[in-house]
Amino acid sequence: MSPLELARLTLAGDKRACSRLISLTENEGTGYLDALKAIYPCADKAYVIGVTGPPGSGKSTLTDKLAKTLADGGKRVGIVAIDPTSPFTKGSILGDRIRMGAVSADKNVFIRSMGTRGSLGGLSKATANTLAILSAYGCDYILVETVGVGQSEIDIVRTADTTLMVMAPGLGDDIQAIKAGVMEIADVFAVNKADKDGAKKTQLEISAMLDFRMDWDFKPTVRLTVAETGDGVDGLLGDIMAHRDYLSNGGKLEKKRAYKRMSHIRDIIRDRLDRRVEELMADLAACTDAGRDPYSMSEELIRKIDLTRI
Ligand SMILES: Nc1nc2c(ncn2[C@@H]2O[C@H](COP(=O)(O)OP(=O)(O)O)[C@@H](O)[C@H]2O)c(=O)[nH]1
Ligand SMILES: [Mg+2]
Repeated sequence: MSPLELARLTLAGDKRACSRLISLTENEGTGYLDALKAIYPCADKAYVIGVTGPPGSGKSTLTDKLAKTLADGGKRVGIVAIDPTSPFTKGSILGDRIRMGAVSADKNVFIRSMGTRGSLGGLSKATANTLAILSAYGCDYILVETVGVGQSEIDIVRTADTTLMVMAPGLGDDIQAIKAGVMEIADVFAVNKADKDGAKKTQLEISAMLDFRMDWDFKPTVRLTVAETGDGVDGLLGDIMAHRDYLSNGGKLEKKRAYKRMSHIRDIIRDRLDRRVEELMADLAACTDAGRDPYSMSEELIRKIDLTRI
């Protein structure tokens, strides 16, 4: 089937075509860019929820429950897991569908996990492409699960419409670590594992941290959840929708989307430049001159970057 035919079927809501188009794009198979260009008018329709936080806090379990709630409400939902340890990933590799039972068999839910190989901009570029395809396929919501560490992951979360930060009691050091950067990009907090001791204390700690800043346009809520039983999940979804409503007023969502497009363009260019640099380095390896300084050698190489070849 031609890439353009795959694009057409994806736009018509064909799940298999959607899956094949994502694979074609990941592998950069012949014609994938034509297909991406064809679906692009519908690439921005889905509402993207980034789910981040420390390992083990319950992101996957909560993502599963949020997806199920949305799907039960008649919405089409995509789940993109960017975490090699994710049960979504494991589920697709090992066929272990026990824990992710709630949504893996749901016809309204499309699950995809992303490999973490590739260049610097590679992961965020590949994720942006997958989100565009899932949106064209007709997902109303896409949940993107990433571990809250690493620049690529942070870049990805930055392009989400709403970012949910999942914490859990007993991750004291992680709160400190996450406070440093990712905390600022969270729109909604969940303190998961509320069935365990210390959840209320963690909730208070996060709230106290948020109180330090007085000039909130949208002050994040801090919701207690028990992902395993689903307690608090409806409320959490309500918090996410409240943030969505907030963005819908005064063109804030449009601004976010414009930022997302800029990041995507930057990732595409960076990825192609990176590859060109690697090609040049491979050429260089064959003729390393021990006597020359790296400055003049890189100047020489920069002159060799043929922009029409990237
Ligand atoms: N007690 C308790 N355990 C939970 C809860 N949510 C998830 N877990 C467990 O915590 C572990 C990590 O969950 P997972 O969703 O994989 O976390 P992730 O690494 O953040 O994606 C698993 O064993 C879950 O069953 C919860 O609300 N309460
Ligand atoms: Mg996970």
